[in-house]
Amino acid sequence: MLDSKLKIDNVETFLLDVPTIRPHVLAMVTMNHQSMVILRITFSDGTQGIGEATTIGGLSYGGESPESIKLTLDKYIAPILLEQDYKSVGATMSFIKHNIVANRFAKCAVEMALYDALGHRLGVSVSELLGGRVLDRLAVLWVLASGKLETDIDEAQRMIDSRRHNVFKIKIGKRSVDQDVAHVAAIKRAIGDAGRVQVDVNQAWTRAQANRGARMLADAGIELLEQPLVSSDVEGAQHLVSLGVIPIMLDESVQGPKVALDLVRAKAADIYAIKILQAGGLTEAQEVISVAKNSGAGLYGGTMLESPVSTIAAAQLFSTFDAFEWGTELFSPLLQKDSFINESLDYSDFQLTVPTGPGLGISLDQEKVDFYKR
Ligand code: MUC
Ligand code: MG
Repeated sequence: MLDSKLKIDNVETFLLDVPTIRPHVLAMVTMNHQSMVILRITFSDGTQGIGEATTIGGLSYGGESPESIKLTLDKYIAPILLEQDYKSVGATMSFIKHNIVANRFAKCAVEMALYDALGHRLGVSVSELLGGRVLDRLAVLWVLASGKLETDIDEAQRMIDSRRHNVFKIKIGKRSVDQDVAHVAAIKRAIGDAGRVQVDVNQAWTRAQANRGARMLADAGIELLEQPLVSSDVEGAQHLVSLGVIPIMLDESVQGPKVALDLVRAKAADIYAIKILQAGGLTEAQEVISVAKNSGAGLYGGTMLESPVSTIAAAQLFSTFDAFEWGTELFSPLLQKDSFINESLDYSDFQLTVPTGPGLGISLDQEKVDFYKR
């Protein structure tokens, strides 16, 4: 077997804080920077792989924080990686899953790095290892979340004029339903047919607010309502889907393949947001995609506002499907003020080009990593 004589010699983690280009106002937190955990694994043959685990707003989004992810990787996962004889990505991930419960984000960073290293060893991109590329470019929307109407309209207009994005997701849920709907309706009116508009409530509404808000948003020309209710409210989501007034997308609810199967059985979504970190890895994300796709639901490529590292890992996976009819939100490298990779990403004509080099097709700029390292 190709990898049978390999060992993992070194596991490094870096916690980086990178400022955003403007405050990013979400229902649960306002972000002025993003914190990412970057992982680098070095093998005995000299090949290296990089991975990332990133969440949003400390512990305001999920059960793993940047600090806890780093600790999990350093104290619990690195020793496993260093002690085992390395056989394959699958065997290593299987061993980790048997020995470590939960911690999906941390596990995803490891799988990403193992695939990156394997790609370098074989001279092929991660998308080839995941089944082969179907698409070379992915549709990418822009998230309007400045919290200010004029800024949001101005941003949307600039994105349309420069042909960078023409689909917009507006973050709502902080203000009253009436104020939020007035805000998004004004943006939709301002851009007219030049752009499509979706909203993400990030779990902030009650059932009564969601039932009312869904109709108001549909009347305002909004094409999709994402995660209006708390992630555990499957019945509430199911009811909204049954109303049929606006397509309902689930995001925070989709915590891995088993949960996705339960959601599909409950008919709780019209569309599923696929996130490699929230799924627990590239393989788990493939399984979520398979479950959602075969149920007849729509697919959308989500983000945890990751750096280019995990963004490109997600792009490598999404590029192996032609089923992402709702496109992706892989825009976060553009929300960050600076990048710590050597390559520049091509965002143009409303799409992102998936890198073609070996592994993820990107590499760390160590000087920048050291600069942003906490
Ligand atoms: C979320 O909804 O998961 C995704 C895009 C964005 O702006 O924030 C994240 C949060
Ligand atoms: Mg979302």
